[in-house]
Amino acid sequence: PLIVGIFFVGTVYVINVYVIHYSLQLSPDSISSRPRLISGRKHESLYLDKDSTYGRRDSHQYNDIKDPDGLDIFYDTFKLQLLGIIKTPEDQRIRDEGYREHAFNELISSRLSFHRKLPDSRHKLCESVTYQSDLPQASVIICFYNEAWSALLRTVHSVIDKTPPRLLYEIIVVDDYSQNENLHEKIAEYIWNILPHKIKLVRTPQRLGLIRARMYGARIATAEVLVFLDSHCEVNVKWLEPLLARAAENRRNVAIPVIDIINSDSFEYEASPLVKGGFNWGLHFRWDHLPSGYFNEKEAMILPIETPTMAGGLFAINRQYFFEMGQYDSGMDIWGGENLEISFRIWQCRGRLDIIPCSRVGHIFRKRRPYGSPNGEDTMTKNSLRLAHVWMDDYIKYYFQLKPQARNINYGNITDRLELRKKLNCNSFEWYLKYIYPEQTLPDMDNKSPKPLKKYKKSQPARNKATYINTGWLKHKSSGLCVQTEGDIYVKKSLLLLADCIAGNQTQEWSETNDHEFQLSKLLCLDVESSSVSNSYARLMKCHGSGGSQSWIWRSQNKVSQLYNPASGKCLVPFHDAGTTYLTIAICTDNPEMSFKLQSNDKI
Ligand code: LR7
Ligand code: MN
Repeated sequence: PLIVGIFFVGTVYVINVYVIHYSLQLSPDSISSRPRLISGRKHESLYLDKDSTYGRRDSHQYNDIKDPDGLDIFYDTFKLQLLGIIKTPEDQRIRDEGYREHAFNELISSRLSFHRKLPDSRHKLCESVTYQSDLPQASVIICFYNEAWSALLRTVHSVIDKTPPRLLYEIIVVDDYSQNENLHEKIAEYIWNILPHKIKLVRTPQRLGLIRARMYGARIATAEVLVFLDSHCEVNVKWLEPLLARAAENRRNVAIPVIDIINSDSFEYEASPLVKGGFNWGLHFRWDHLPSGYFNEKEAMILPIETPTMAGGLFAINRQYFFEMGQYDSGMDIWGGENLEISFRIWQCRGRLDIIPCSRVGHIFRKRRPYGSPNGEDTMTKNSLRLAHVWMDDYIKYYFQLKPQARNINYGNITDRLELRKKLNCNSFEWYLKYIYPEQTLPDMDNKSPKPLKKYKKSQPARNKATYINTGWLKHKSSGLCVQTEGDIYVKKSLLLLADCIAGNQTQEWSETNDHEFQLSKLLCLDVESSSVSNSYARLMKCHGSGGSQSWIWRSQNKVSQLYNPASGKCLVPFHDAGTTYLTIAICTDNPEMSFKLQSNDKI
């Protein structure tokens, strides 16, 4: 291998990296049966057989269980369950250690093919969409810190498997100074065995955090479009074409795939509904559902969905535009906040952000983040302060209202970013709320109900005109019990619990509205907003009419009919606590415990 030392002098810090870039130095017979590599100029595809199965043979020697039926098999629930069976103490160890270090079921992940077939989660109409033949090429950038080997390699392989070679200029894998034993060397060797001319592995000289690590990768990239991915993704059929097509229309278009769910326990792949990104005043990203009637026209299922924010990890952006508009805030540490920062910046500085329904990428959604920051700092708060001070003008007060402690936290120097905002001549936050996120509500400073941005809410239906679709018991299927409030029907914050169903009991009478609210006796709403970091118990709250933690959508997964809350991406589920069964939310599974129905009680 050719190890090239590249020294980058950054504006903020000096990075000394070595880039393992085995670019075209390979002797063709070092691995038998590999097609000869022919060099190409920048932005010109390197030669690759159309149906190349590069590295497939190699990859399987690293998996515990080889695919019995060859490559690309579909793992249904049952097959995945088989992969999760613990036969030896070693299996148990892998599983326990995996949960500890990665917060997902690594036993399954390590046994699952790197090339598994996924369900096509797109709308049928996507199949007939065609894309221009001269799409730009992409540099795919994947940063990781202590990632599980199997998850990282499956990410890389899925990109190779599902992307036409002519569109994939390179994959840049950025190891953010991982501490796992030999991970870097193992990956370097492995990559050498798959697509050495397309995959570049680089290692940061110290832990940079995901924000600076992405900038580090971007600096090495050379294709026209940058595509960022987390290190535990699986891309789906034709995932890249629609993103590139969107980016090619206008260099200020930033395109986001729909983020499907890879279940962290079972590794099942599940399609996500079409929603858009928002935020709450604690400056956390959230999902908002689209206005009712949005999909009346079928075409809406495939057209770009304008979104006020992005989740952060997965998007495509023109490379030059990315640099011109200030990449990321290099003063942000480790994790958090950069997603809202780049979203606000794109919109306020005249870019666009859209979710592209025909592009689908799965992401392992974990229940906790398995790593911290080097000295345990709360990087999310620091980063949020930076973005709020630079982009939010007076609206920062709403953040401070929710997080008064944040006033005393040091967020470093933001002069550069303020200058950037000036240089790019960007719009105010008020402009952003008015034109891009009019459905956002303002929290009430006196702790009453939240105020909608009334003067901007032209197209919003007036509150209090709720249309009730259904009324009855909210019945939990496996226990046969009903959801009721612990207190009186008009007592805010009362916890909800499961109890014997009683006909005519107001504490059990739920009404579903066309705004996806569940109101108890047409008064207060089923809500899961967590006040503490730990448990989000379902409780009654004043209906605020702005979705979020009060929005519930029915959906069914393997005959389990669930109540799904798009804002959290989770489903309603009972939670047993000292003899009482409360309700909370959890990652959706087809466990019958998640099955509910709204049952009219006058028929009984
Ligand atoms: O120090 C670090 N260095 C890294 O390189 C810490 C992390 N990382 C890597 C890490 O290995 C991973 O590949 O950075 C990537 C993102 O970290 P995650 O997977 O721990 O983040 P997340 O998926 O929990 O969080 C979401 O919000 C983050 C805010 O900073 C980032 O924007 C993530 O990219 C983002 N993930 C997504 O948008 C995927 C969909 C999630 C949703 C909704
Ligand atoms: Mn992630």
